[in-house]
Amino acid sequence: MKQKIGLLVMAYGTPEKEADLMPYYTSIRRGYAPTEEEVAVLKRRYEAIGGLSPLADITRGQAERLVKQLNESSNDIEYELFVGHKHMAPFIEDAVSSMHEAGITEAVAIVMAPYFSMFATASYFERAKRRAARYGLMISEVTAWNEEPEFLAYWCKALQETLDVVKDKQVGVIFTAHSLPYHVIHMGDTYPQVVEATAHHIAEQVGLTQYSMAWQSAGVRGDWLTPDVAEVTRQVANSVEAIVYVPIGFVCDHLEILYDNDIACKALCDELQVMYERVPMPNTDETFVKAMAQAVRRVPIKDE
Ligand code: FEC
Repeated sequence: MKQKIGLLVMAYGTPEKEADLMPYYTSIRRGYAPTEEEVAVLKRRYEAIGGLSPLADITRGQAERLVKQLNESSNDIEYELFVGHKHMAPFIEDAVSSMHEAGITEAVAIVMAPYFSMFATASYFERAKRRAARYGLMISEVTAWNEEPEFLAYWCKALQETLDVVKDKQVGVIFTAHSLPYHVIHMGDTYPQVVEATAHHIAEQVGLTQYSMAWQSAGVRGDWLTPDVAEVTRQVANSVEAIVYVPIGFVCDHLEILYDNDIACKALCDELQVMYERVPMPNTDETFVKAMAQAVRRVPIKDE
């Protein structure tokens, strides 16, 4: 009989209706409610991308393909899928409780964010493990999966295909990832270095001699990791006809891509009179899902 293992897929989460905006934003702010005005600004950003973010549906699609790939390739393990969000129900804790109710005693957890970060990914695992401790449920983690060959293969191919679209133009390439507050960086988070190393690797594979790295989607309060994408866009635009954005920090289409890149960066490119191009996000791409599956398989499972 196959050994049953829980597969805990954790992702950011997104509001499902207008009434979710306040609790969602309050969760992002670690329990401190935003002002009505801040919520109104956020609402306008969601409206600009069509009202809701596709994030929840895409996360579900990614998770379902992941568990399918894992189960099709394993003779001795059967993974059972549970999805939990950081900022929206079902929360990470709900998913762990559901695993326990389903009789799961051992699970592998993966975050839909590929780079290890004390601030970002580690907090998902902490929450999962804290709830799992109640039940004596053992959770092993995929700490990071940005070095999986299929992860790099996806971005190299997608970037090359986008460069082919603008091959007649002088092009600037900007790799982007979510910014982090500076106080987190000062605590020693290695996230900026690993993201930059990944950008370097992809650029080298694609044969780029020049590219830039920028941090996007910084919050409205405090100091954030720089250079910001708008600043880099202004610099790069001085010497090119088109800019290709490569958001390697994210795994799918959501607010930060559809608004911060496709609306905000595009508007800046229009103002600076350069063409805007963005590499397609991985979403449920098979090669990309393979990267996650490979990372899950690398996690040792205790024999029964
Ligand atoms: O599509 C959607 O509905 C959700 C898209 C979304 C993703 C995402 C990923 C990350 N965030 C990270 C850090 C922060 C920090 C703050 C912050 C604020 C927001 C707000 C929204 C939002 N984030 Fe997010 N993030 C997404 C959405 N994020 C909405 C609130 C409005 C705003 O400030 O822009 C600032 C908190 C504060 O103000 O105190 C910090 C990191 C990631 C990537 C890793 C991960 O996915 O966990 C890091 C997707």
